[in-house]
Amino acid sequence: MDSLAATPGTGPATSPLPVVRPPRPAAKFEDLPAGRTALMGILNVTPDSFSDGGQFDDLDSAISHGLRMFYAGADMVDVGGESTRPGAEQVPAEEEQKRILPVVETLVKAGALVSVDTMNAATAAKAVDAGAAIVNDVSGLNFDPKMPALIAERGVPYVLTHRRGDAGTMDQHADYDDVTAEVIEELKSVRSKFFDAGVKPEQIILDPGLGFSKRAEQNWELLRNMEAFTGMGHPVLIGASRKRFIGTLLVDAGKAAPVEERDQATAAISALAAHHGAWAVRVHDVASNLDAIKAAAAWGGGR
Ligand code: PMM
Repeated sequence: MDSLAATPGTGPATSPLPVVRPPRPAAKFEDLPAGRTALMGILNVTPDSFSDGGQFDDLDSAISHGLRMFYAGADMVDVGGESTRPGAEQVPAEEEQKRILPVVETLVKAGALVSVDTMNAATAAKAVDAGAAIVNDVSGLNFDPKMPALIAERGVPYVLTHRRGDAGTMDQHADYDDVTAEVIEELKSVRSKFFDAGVKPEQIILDPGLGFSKRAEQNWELLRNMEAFTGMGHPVLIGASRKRFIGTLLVDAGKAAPVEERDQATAAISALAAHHGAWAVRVHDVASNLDAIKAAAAWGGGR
């Protein structure tokens, strides 16, 4: 199939894509909308991601879905090849690269601003070579010590996410006396390693890491205290979309709401995060979250 073909935001993920668009100039980080919170669309190219059921592990359907999000208005597409859900198996870097690099290349050629969701410095380097403009790392620097040097060398924006432990252990590290203060201290401590390696402050984007070594009530507390993060002098990214703590909020007859029933609450969080100064929200459903962001911007006097 021609992977530069797409129908904006319509039809099931696997439907044929009749509209062919020519390559566009590469999007730049600086081109993100200035008057509102940006939307980062999630593209997990994995067989086991918890929130999209591993729908997009086939290359063509991953590319189609990424293009659909882009044409539906996503300001960025975040491409990841390794599931970060609690207990997920680690994927070898070669396999991760095989999954994501063709997707990154195609989306970049189509004119999308692409971030790469990876904990591996080698994968980040290859994705940047393929045109990715942002490195999104959820490891909290608990995985690849080569990441700071790579980010300094490439000079790209870097999402520094708070997480304790790894996918296998993070749920055991959710004990905090004051979750907001401790997450901020730990982010500062990791950030200093990036500064020491030569990363510039303007490259850093902070993310409190919702769901990563946090229990439901701790995620809500972090959201409630969002201004403590926006006050740190960096853009703030919020990744709440379809996460477990939304499922347990929407519990029905003793059962957490399934992932496909979490988009409305996600959009409410996006609106509130935008209103409280988030630089971007990382979400699965573009349409509802873009509307939420736009309504929040209008409420705040932006566009
Ligand atoms: N969450 C997931 C993956 N990547 N990146 C950032 N920066 N922040 C997040 O909260 C985040 C992330 C896990 O969620 P998914 O499996 O639905 O993508």
